[in-house]
Amino acid sequence: MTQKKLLLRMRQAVIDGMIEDAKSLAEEWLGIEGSNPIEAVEKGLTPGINEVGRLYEDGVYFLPELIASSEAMKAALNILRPAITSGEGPLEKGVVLMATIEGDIHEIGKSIVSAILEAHGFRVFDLGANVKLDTIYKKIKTIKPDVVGLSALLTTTMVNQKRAVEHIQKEGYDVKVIVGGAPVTRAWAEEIGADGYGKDAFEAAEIVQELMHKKSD
Ligand code: B12
Repeated sequence: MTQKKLLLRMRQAVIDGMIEDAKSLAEEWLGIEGSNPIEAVEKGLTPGINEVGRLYEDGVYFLPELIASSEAMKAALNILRPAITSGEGPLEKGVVLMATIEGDIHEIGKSIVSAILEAHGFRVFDLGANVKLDTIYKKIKTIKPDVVGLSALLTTTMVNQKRAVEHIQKEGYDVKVIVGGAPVTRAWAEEIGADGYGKDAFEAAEIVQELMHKKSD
């Protein structure tokens, strides 16, 4: 199968919530010599989940379809992720703590950001989704990351990004905070005093690199 066709089939497997298909297509992609796993995420899986979002908004899909599609996307991501990470180890450029904020179970975007940051040579501690603010603070103290990335997909949970930024500033932790997620904007990031915002995983990597440069200046 051509790469273009594989990408289209990956997109469709996510739309149809076909977990096994999504997994085997991801494996097939990795089997192609010289294939780029990031391209599969960007051009296969992500357009699929975006279409699912549209179908949900239009009332064509309901929660069960949304869950099936998410599971298919996650299963394929799990296969691609080890190939995305650079494994640079000692050359790591900095440490990033990633979490989807308390009250919010959306984890796909956050996991993509984690994978892309790893691909750029950062060491990432991914705490998962619906992470309690207290857990984030405790991990900041023990792991001492350079940057904390907080994801929110619900307008109702964005406020927890604000709480986290306020607390981190009040306690004076030596860490930069970046925020993202579909409803999050640059204006929101500025309003709450975050150090950075990224509209997607690639912008996230850019902003983390910039913040690391500022830190070492
Ligand atoms: C998949 C999905 C789900 C899955 C999540 C599975 C999982 N384990 O992650 C399931 C089915 C579980 C789900 C549940 C719910 N969902 Co939902 N879900 C979605 C959907 C369709 C796609 C989200 C997604 O994965 N997108 C793909 C990824 C790649 O994009 P992304 O997350 O935006 O991430 C990118 C960027 O934002 C950025 N980014 C993300 N995080 C970060 C962090 C940092 C630091 C940076 C820099 C960048 C960054 O980079 C990422 C990669 O490029 C969206 C629709 C949409 N249009 O977003 C609705 C959506 C987010 N869900 C919604 C809702 C309402 C819910 C529920 C409340 C539904 C319900 N009634 O129960 C529950 C949530 C319960 C809870 N407490 O959290 C609404 C939110 C509305 C709002 N604005 O508040 C949306 C917008 C759908 C809609 N139109 O109504 N959902």
